[in-house]
Amino acid sequence: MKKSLVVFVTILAFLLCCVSCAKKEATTITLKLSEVHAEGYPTSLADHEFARLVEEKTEGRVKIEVYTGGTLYGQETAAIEALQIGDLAFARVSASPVGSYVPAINAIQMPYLYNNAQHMWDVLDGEIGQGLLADIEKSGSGLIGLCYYDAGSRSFYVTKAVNTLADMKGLKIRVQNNPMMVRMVELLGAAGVTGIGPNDVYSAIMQGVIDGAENNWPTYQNMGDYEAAKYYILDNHTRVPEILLGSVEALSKVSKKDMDIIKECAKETQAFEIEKWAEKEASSEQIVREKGSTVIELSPEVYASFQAAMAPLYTEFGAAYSDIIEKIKAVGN
Ligand code: BDP
Repeated sequence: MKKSLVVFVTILAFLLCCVSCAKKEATTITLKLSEVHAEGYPTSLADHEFARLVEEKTEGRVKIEVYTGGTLYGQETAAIEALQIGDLAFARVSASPVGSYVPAINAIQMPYLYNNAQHMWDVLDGEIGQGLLADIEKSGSGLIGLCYYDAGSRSFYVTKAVNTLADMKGLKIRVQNNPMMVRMVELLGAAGVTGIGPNDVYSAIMQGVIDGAENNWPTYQNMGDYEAAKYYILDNHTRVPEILLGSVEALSKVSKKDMDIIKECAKETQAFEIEKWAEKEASSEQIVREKGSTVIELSPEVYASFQAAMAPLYTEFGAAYSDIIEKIKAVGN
C-alpha cells in the first residue's frame, strides 16, 4: 500500500514537472541574431547587450541567441534576405547593404556628407535619422530598423601606395553589396568588386582577386586585412553607420508588449556601442600603425580631387532624396 503511494506520488510529480516545462517552453520565444564581426568587436558587444536587456526586460519571454563571425550569414545581403522571409529575426548590418533594399537609406551614406561624427549623430538622432529608421519598416521591405551604431569613417586600403587620384586607376576594390558603392569606385577609375563577405576580404587580397577594399580602422585591423594590404589611404570617403535590423515576419509571433520592449532595448544599446566604438577605433589605428601599415595622408588638393570625383553620386543616386540630403547638410552648418 505504502509502496504504491510512493509510486503514485512520483508519477504525479513527474507529470506536473512535464506540464510546467511545456508551459515554460511555450512562453519562451528564442530568436537568432546574425553578426559578421568577431566576439569582442563593438557591434558584437552591443548585440550581446541587446540580448541581455531583452531577456531581462521581457522576464525571459524573449531570448536572443547571438551568432558572431558571420557563422550564420557571411554576407550581410544574405542575412537581410533571410530577415525578409522570416528565416532570421535580427541582423546587425552596415547601412550600405540596407540601401540596396531600402534606397532612401543611401541618403545617410553619401560620400563626404558629414563634417564629422558629431554631425552624423546629430542627423541620426534627430528627425531625419529617426524618420528614415522608421521608414525601413514602412517601406514594405519586411525589415524593421531598430537603431544605429557607430562605424566611424571608411578609407581605401590597397597593396600599393596611392598618392593621387590617378593611382586609383585600374585597381580592383572590394566594396559592400550596394550598386552605389560600385559606382563610387568606378568614378575614381577603379573597379568595384561585390559578393565578397567582410571575413573573406583578407584571402581575396592574398589570392590577388582584388587589390584592396575600403573600411574603417577597426575592421581593417580586426579582420587582419592590414596584413594583406599595407597602404591605408586616408581619404575618409564615407561615414556609413551600422543598423540593427529586425524581421517583420519572424517577429510577428512576439506580443505587442514585448515588441515595444525590444525596440526600447535596441535604442538603449546605441550609447553603449558608441562608447565601445571610440575605444576600438583609437586602439585599432594604433595597432595598424605599430604593425607597419603605411598610412597615407592625402594633400588637400588630392583629397579635394577624390571628393570631386565622387560628387556625381549625388545626382546619380541621391536625386530622389535631394531634399533629405540638403537637410542633412544644413544640420552641419
Ligand atoms: C564594416 C561593418 C560591417 C560590414 C563591413 C563590410 O561593420 O557590418 O559588413 O564593414 O565592409 O565596417 O562589409
